[in-house]
Amino acid sequence: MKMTFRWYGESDPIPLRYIRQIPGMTGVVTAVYDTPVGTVWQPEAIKRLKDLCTENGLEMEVIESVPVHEDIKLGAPGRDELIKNYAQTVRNLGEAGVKCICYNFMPVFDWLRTDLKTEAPDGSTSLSYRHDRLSAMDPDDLHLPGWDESYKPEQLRALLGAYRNVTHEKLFDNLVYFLRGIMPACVEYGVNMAIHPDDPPWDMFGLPRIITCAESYEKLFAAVPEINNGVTFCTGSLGAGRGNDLVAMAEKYAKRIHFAHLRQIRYSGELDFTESGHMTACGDIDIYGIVRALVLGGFDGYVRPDHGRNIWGEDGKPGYGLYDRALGAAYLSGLFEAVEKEEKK
Ligand code: DNO
Repeated sequence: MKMTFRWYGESDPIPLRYIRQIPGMTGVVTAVYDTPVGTVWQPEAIKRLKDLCTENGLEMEVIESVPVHEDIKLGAPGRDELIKNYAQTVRNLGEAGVKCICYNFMPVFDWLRTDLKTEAPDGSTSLSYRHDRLSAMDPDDLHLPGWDESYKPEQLRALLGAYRNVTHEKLFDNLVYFLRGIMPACVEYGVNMAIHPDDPPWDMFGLPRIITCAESYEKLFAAVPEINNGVTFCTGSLGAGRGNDLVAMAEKYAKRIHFAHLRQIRYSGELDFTESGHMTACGDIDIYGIVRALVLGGFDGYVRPDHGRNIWGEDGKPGYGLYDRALGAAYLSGLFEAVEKEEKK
């Protein structure tokens, strides 16, 4: 296991030298943020980022994310060129020592929350999701908290329209087509692909979501059996789906889990939840049980704490402040140390 920390590049208010001071921290998870989706990440840009990490005593072995162009998800005519570019980015990253790429295959939107500052009785704030609020929103006029609003309204409308005929099956086929296209580069350069689950794990605004549960994993590994085709096991995303047995999944898929986002949520309704401190006692996800299952299953990937609360007066990027994620990292490292020592007895 290697403990890592997400860092949003030079515009991140958290300096690398602070990240390095977190006990047990080996490296950061980051990305080249100024290259348009669909174009190749150039070796110079990757090297610049890596040098910053190295100068600060941190590794850069995980990228989150190399975004997948919507035309690949849609299966649009231009996809082969885009897949070729993605494969070249994989090669360039592999050349620079990157071992794992986190990505997602959610149409149009990434993760969705309805509130970024839900206050807990202790005065801390965190992200939360209320399904009735989301379903009341107009997808043509969306202003979601935390969402980068990079589409103009007419672009968004056109994109939503383009997905009208994309069923779950079609989207899955497009994912498989994409993975098959980049697998040779991944195998040759020793890069593991780690798909992030859909967050939350159900359809949004009529858009299909396909990485939501154990069954999705079975289908994915059957279609593309190379071990380089793996997952980012995000406990908060998968955990929002009440039917998911995360402890069983962690053990069963441990060797396909190249990256683990270990975070906590507390349920507040059938489809509603609020994020909370990382400890098992702070929510409804059995973080201890998941760590133990990962170790028992032979997990040998990267871990990062995820979505911290804002505490101690910090007003950080929602989910990505320093303090609570640092607490999470220390807690998770402690759990791994204890479980690994126990299991090796
Ligand atoms: C949210 C993150 C996601 C994740 C992407 C991976 O906090 O976990 O935005 O980075 O879905 O592609």
